[in-house]
Amino acid sequence: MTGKSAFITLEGIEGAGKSTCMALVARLLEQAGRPPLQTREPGGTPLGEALRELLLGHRHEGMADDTELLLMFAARAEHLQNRILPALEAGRWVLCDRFTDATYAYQGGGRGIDLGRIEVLEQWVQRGFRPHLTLLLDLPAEVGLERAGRRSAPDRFEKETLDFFRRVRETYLDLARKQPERFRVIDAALSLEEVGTQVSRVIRDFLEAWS
Ligand code: Z5A
Repeated sequence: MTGKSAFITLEGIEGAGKSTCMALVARLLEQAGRPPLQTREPGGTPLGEALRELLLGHRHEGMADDTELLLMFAARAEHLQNRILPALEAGRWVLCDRFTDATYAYQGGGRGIDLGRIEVLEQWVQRGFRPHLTLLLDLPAEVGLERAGRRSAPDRFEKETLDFFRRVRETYLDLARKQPERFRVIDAALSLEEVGTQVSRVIRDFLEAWS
């Protein structure tokens, strides 16, 4: 590994603690002299945020699965070209709340879209580009939903069934098993403090290996 910039993503089912961990990772990177660009998917650009509203809101409840998939990749193409790649090329680290693994997990595992079709779109939009490090915050679907349920009104995904989120979790874990060089699985069912300790260790190790 060289001293170049890195693209780090956070993944997990709903309520896994991504937002909570994002703040910690950003702080650790800042302390290491690499203040990251913080962004999210779907979203991260004006067009991406407009697509996010369409995807998460309730105006289009009957949205076809393929439409949802294509809109996720449309938002991603915009995000990559106009925000992520320019930042990386300028030497800035990028920290992103969800990326393409979420598409495999939600549209593939959750909705049942063939993973091969998602791979075609990934290749088409990303041309081989992938995160350098992905933290998968893993926990049972029941626990994630219970945590998320304490918050505001559910979006279009949050209204899905427990079985849906179980399939999402399993797909994430399969991805992590197949790409161990990129994924670090965090036991997110533990206390905030214990999760923080695991995340800090992963980031410290990555920083050491990367520079
Ligand atoms: N989506 C998709 O389908 N396909 C795609 O390609 C992409 C996305 C990119 C929006 O994502 C939706 O888009 C998402 C998948 C879909 N839908 N779902 N579900 P999002 O990331 O914006 O939304 P989210 O998954 O619902 O994230 P979230 O609600 O912000 O959850 P979180 O960030 O993982 O959790 P949190 O806010 O940090 O924590 C939740 C609560 O638990 C909070 O009160 C915390 O204080 C508490 N918490 C966190 N950690 C702990 C621990 N360790 N112990 C106790 N309590 C804790």
